[in-house]
Amino acid sequence: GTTPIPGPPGLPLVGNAFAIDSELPLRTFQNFAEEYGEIYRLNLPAGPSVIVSSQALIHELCDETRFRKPVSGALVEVRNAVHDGLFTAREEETNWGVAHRILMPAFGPASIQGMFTEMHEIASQLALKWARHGPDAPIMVTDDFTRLTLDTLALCTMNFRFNSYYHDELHPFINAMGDFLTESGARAMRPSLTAFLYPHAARKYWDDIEILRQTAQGVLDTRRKHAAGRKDLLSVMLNGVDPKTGQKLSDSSIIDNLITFLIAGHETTSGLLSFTFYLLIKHRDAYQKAQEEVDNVIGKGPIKVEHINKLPYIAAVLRESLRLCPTIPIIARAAKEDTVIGGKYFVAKDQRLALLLAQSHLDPAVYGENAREFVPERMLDENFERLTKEYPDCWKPFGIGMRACIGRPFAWQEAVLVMAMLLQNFDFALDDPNYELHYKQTLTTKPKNFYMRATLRDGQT
Ligand code: MNH
Repeated sequence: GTTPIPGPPGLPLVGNAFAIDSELPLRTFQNFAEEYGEIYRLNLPAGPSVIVSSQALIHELCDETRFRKPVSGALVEVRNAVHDGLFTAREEETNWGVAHRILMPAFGPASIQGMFTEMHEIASQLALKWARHGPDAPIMVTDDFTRLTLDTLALCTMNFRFNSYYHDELHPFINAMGDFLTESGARAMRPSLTAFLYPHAARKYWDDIEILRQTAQGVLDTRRKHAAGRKDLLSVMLNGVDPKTGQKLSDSSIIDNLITFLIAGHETTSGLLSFTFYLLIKHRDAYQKAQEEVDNVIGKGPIKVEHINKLPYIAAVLRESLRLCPTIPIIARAAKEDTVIGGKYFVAKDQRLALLLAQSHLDPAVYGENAREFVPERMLDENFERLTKEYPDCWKPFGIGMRACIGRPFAWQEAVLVMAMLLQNFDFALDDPNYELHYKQTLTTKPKNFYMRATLRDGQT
């Protein structure tokens, strides 16, 4: 026999929809996980949802013979802008395989290393800005990291310059994207019977989608005007041929994937850098070790691509930051056939399963008594290897299997470079010493209202 999956009681018609904190759904999901344990059920407008939050169950759900990525909930809404682009394509849509096979080689190690100079240039723009604003200027951390990651993604993969550091306002793409993602989440949460109550939101939603598509069209037009003397992601999108089908990407598929990369390629890395600086500032011992490592390995000279893999403590800091604050805190899976998980819970074919990474990353069975504390040492290479071998899939910030993050090596090189450059040149402190972490959630999470100050170290520039 099987055991029923527990969960909070709901109301007729709307189920648990109104139990969800509309500003921070993640908090509601985590609170219920504390109350009901590693698996529970909610009735949401998009359908019943089973929320899973232990390493053991998530490990089982990573089995690609039994489970797949469903496109459900907020992702269905995101498809209003990007259709069957790489992130939002359904398993059975052929465009996923075509784009995946064409684009994968562009994210190989040599290709990513080839982007180092341009990553370095944008990171230098950020460092110069903070140096010039001086030690008394409060830095809006997530905004400046968003400028960095958007500009880096666009320059390295599309040879397109947003020049975000030359504008006081963030590019319209950023606001349109943020509002679009938030509204996509909200639409998925709202009982469909109440949709008519939000006509203004609907108009704004489609206007935002237009801004996203026009921005991508601008990138494409720029490339067609100045044929690239280079091979980058965009040229691969334009010229690449799928080795399996012989197909190329259509123009509309290129726009879908340009928007996909402009979104997926910056938002998460910006959040990662923001959380990491918050955590480091709050943990002076770890901060000091990270800075010492930079001083020992790189010294005062320029950072080179060879340094990136020689900073094990920085790597551990980033892993630990992604464990405690995974910038994509929830991912979805579905069973390919009726099945039983955890030896006792019945899961129907296509049942939506929400994997609560923000909670499974705190599993005390894996991370012990101090699971909620920031301890980068546990993520040093040899410890990380042992941990992930003993508890497979205990750390999953980049997703699962064939639908895992294609941009991981890109994000990693960028994040390590930026950490190293900033720690090499500045000392950081909170702007408000009493600031405590709050989250802002769209489809990803970031720290909310997080300001810091940057002081140049011993007169370096
Ligand atoms: Mn990324 C998929 C996390 C950086 C482009 N990314 C995913 C998924 C996670 C994820 C989780 C799987 C989502 C799901 O199962 O529905 N990504 C991250 C994190 C960072 C990140 C935590 C940075 C830190 N991602 C990047 C960067 C790029 C990128 C940088 C582009 C350069 N990610 C993608 C794309 C996909 C993806 C594209 C979809 C891949 C697919 O489904 O084939």
